[in-house]
Amino acid sequence: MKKKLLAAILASTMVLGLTACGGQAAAPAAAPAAEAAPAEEAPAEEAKEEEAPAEEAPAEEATEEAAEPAAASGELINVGFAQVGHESDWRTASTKSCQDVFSEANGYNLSFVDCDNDSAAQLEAVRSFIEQDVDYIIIDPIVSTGWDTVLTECEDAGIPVIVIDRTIDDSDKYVSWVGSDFLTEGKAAGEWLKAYAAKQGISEINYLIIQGTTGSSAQIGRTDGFREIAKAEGWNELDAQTGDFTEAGGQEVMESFCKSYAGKFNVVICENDNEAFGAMTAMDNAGVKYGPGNDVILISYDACTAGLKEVQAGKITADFECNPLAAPTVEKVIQTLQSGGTPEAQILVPDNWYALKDQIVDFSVDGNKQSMTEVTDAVIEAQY
Ligand code: GZL
Repeated sequence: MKKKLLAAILASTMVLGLTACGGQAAAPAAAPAAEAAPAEEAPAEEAKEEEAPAEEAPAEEATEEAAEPAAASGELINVGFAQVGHESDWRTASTKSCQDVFSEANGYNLSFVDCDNDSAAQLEAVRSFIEQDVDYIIIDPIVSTGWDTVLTECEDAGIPVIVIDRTIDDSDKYVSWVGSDFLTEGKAAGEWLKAYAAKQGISEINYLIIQGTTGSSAQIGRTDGFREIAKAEGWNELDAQTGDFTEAGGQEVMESFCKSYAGKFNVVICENDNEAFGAMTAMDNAGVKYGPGNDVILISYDACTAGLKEVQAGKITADFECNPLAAPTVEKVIQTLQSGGTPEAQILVPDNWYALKDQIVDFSVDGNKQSMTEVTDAVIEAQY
């Protein structure tokens, strides 16, 4: 409780500016830090358990008092992590990254909950962390709304919240967000397709989208970003349905698309690699030829190791990465809080765009020239 209360007092001394991000940000505006109840207003049980902090201790004294990071004092820092689920290779990498970083050897006690893509279970997990009186809560939100009530409970409990990956769009009661710009990912896919189609002499684009989990910021950003380019180019969207970021979902939707739009589509966009794997199975079964030099251009997101192997195999034509390895950056946020510093309100992790040599083209996103990475054995070996 002591570490948490001190961290909360620290958090309340933080001044977080809103971080504009050139209009591209899928990331939220910064959140005021979790406000700590001033000592004199702290609930009775808090005052009772902790030696009462100086009545009117000015912020700087509280800051000095908390200068001792818990790990340095030998105590473990208690972190609760409410993870989306285990639906994809990307998620597996994200979970492993957090478990590797927030280990006991590194000075942490990690309470991990796999919420199995169930939003109610995720809210329950966060409330269990409050009951456990953890020092920090990390959330990768399954969907972007329905969060303000439980984040208010975290704030009232004086527990700083760090959001990773997907965004929370109906509350700003968290300290930092660490993740990728999904809108830019979608625009990059659209702008690449525009340049690639021009190079290939493809004049008509009739596309299908297999979307991610409905209402997740990753799905919203990728869909909106791609559609912005598609609309400007006059491309024809035949259909869009959710595959829930799973291989089974991707296969089921693509089977339906192959029946409904046989011979009518020349581009399929899958909003993650696992959906692309499922779509490939469905197209194979339906006799649809996809990949460079074939009838259908297959675009994917995530660029996990298995996805890049399918790029190398000439199946996925271009893969737009979403970096899952946020944990090292999240740890820096926690250590900054522990030592009385002010973490950035939003921290974008870098993404790369991948293709084979012949599918690499020059394009820009919002006037910013993009570079693409050629998929090679070494690139695949180094991927997450
Ligand atoms: C994106 C992440 C998405 C991945 C999927 O940041 O939330 O969820 O694209 C994962 O693979 O299921």
